[in-house]
Amino acid sequence: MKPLLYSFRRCPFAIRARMAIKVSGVEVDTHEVSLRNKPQSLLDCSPKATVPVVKFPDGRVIEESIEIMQWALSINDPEQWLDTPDGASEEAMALITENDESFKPALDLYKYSVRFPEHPESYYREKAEIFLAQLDLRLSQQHYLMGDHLTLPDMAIFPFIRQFYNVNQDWFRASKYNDLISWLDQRMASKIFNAVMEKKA
Ligand SMILES: N[C@@H](CCC(=O)N[C@@H](CS)C(=O)NCC(=O)O)C(=O)O
Repeated sequence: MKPLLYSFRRCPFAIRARMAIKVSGVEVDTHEVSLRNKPQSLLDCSPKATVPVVKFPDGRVIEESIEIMQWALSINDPEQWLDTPDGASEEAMALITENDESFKPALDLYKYSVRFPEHPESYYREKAEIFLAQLDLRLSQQHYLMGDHLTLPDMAIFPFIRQFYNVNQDWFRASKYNDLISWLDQRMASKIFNAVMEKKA
């Protein structure tokens, strides 16, 4: 029996988990869930009820997307996503934490700014831009976030930058973040991203 992945197609946390699983070649069965009507089997194994979750036949559960990525890549990491430059693994994890804990909440406010009319959309966008500027600076000096080799932070962070881009594509394309735009375009055009976004019949 294969591990079971609970996923939601558009969720950026689930996208990053699916990309790591895909590159690793580890086989899982995927259960696409409705976030409005989560299956009882998911709630039973993971009461916090977020996706992605991996449930193993022996009952073990992984319920954080980064841990799912690390699990899959620890089995097989053919493109060396886990190989950050010497001494930079803490920096890599700190960048992902900043994405998840600071940028993601700012992104949600920007995305749903009509629900928070006390400020205009641009106010929320500017808060989120702090992280964009930081990524763009890195990418102006090197091809990928951690150097000249694609690693975990590139794949863990890009689904969120794509979400930011999708709020107002024209604004993003006209922005000063040229290196971030090219990096995002490359990731969005990649085989692996498109493979994990395929709609299952
Ligand atoms: N820290 C979690 C966050 C996962 C998360 O928040 N996923 C969202 C979907 S994008 C979710 O399941 N939210 C619960 C809901 O919408 O009910 C992880 O990295 O896996």
